[in-house]
Amino acid sequence: MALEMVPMMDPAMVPAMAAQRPGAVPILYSFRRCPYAIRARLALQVAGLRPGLDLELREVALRAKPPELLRASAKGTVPVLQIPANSAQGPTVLDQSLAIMAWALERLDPGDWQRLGPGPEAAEQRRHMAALIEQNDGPFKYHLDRFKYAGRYPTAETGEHRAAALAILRQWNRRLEQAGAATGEMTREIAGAGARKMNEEMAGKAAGKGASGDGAKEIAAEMPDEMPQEMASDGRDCTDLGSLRGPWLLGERPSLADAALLPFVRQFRLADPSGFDAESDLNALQRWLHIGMTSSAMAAVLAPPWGLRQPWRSPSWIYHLALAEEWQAAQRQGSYHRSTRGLSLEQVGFIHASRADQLAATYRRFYGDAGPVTLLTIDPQRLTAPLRYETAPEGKTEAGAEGRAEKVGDESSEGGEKGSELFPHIYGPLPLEAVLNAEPFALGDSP
Ligand SMILES: N[C@@H](CCC(=O)N[C@@H](CS)C(=O)NCC(=O)O)C(=O)O
Repeated sequence: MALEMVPMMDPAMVPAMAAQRPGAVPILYSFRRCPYAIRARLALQVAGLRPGLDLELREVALRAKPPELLRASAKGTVPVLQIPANSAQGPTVLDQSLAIMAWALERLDPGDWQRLGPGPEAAEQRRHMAALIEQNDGPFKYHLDRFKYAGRYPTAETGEHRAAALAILRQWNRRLEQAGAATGEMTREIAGAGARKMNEEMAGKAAGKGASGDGAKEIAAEMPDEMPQEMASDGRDCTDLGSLRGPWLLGERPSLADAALLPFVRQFRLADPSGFDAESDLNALQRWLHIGMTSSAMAAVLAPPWGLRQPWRSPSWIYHLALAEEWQAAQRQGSYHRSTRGLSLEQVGFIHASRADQLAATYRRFYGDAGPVTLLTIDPQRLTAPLRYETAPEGKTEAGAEGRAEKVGDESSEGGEKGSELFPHIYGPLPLEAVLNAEPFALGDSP
């Protein structure tokens, strides 16, 4: 067994993968459901940037932020756009969603979302946009959080915060009504129950299910998540929110303000969909939300490849595939003692693990027929036992299980010597504190 000892507390020594590709494309750290990240992705999408091609998208689990994100921006929020040294402006980190939107739209703003034109009218529109975004990011978000995440704010009066957020939504509703009246659109429908009926019809049509009532709106608002392929590939222009008619917050054309606010109003609705839908004085806003959420641009950024389901796997961490029931037992017992499928730590002497880039092969080889498998993301710095990078033991499989006796090392094809591939081995129990994340494993888009 070839040995390579890795001092536990020095992640720089971890054989790596850890280095970022030099001269690479910008990296976007994102979280699929985060409203700030959604607005940033919207602007990047309309500016024509494609994840996987023009930028690298790294989906983040907020409970396990990768060290690469924290090194780029210590405040640890998403979205973060890390622009590489080879770009015109040199290495830069943008860690505010609005800054990312501005960066994207500076490159390309096909719908003139920023209203950059000269003259007093454009200047007035820019002032309105700034005020709307400020109101959203300030008071509206404040009340939204205290209504939506009541558990995090035990002393907050949920009802009062909902009412305060609704008061702001009514202002935006009035703005949309005025915009509709000014553009001659929607006036009659908005004034009555017509808008509601239209919403339901649109929801039914778009969902292709003839749905109606509140259930239909639920489907409609979530449709981009549920039916991403249809929405994103229906041939509509994915660079705008405005392929369906407004009114929008600034009039007949969508703007930065619509893109910046929509994900937050979506969150408000999702906290209590039937309550939001029952607000009879929010018809214009309900319609605006529906149109925004069913637009192709929004569908595109909520679906893969923008809206990844699986967190990015940092090369700074190591990974272990556990049988779901064995992980559940470990949680009850306080630490994890399995080496691999069918073998205990005591039998083998260490716990098998994989680097991010080894995970899919390990799964295919040893766990494909295992039933529910839980992926443990492990922070090597939190281990209490030594971690060593070693080849698979002689005559054993990497996963160690008898009866599947084929060395994982033997399949290393990327210029590696047969059997020379190094795997992380943990020489002692795995403390629960070292497990940053435990999630059902699916091959998905694993390498
Ligand atoms: N002002 C920031 C706010 C970003 C923000 O708060 N994002 C949330 C997720 S929606 C976050 O990352 N929170 C950190 C955490 O929950 O640990 C921006 O506009 O980008």
